Amino acid sequence: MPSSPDWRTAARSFGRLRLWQGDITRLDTDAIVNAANSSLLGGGGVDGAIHRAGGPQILEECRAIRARQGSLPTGQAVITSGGRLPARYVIHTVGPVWNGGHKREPQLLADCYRNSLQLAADHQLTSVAFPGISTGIYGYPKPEALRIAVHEAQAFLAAHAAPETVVFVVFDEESFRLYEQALSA
Ligand code: AR6
Repeated sequence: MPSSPDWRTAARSFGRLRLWQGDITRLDTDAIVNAANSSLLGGGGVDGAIHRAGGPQILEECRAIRARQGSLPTGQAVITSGGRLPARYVIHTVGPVWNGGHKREPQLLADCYRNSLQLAADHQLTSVAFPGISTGIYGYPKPEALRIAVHEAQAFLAAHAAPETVVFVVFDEESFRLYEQALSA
């Protein structure tokens, strides 16, 4: 599938934040973020799409990380190359499974965004794209999840020069509108 450089022009801009609708595996940002699980061995949703499009190199690197440090705790993030993806890197983070909201889900989801952005900053990446972590199979209600995403990204960018740009990637119209509201607030 061809890469999609049009996020630079087609995305809606909110300062250093962008909102783009489409398939994250097509983006040629420096890094895309994967909504992984603790095994790091792949799964469904965006995780499956990233491994399918990126090829076996990403899984090999995930296995090597797993061999070194075991499974990845919820809220933490690790980085691999992008394999055959247009993006140079994939940052894998594990979102919380929604359990009613009283099992530290908001803090853990915020950790995902902060730790992923810290990895991007450590690697001096210019642009990083996020899907809605936990908002699919893991069942986190989208309005709350997207508010946390926007809040954490704004706070991080206010304190750091890198990454320069954060792209929020949405699949559906409903998420687009929810992000628009959160970004315009
Ligand atoms: N591009 C952009 N967004 C996407 C794409 C894509 N190609 N595919 C899905 N989404 P999910 P989670 C959106 O379920 O809830 C996996 O099995 C989707 O609409 O991928 O964090 C992992 O291995 C939703 O808004 O991730 C874990 O076991 C968002 O991405 C588990 O799912 C996240 O949906 C993680 O669940």
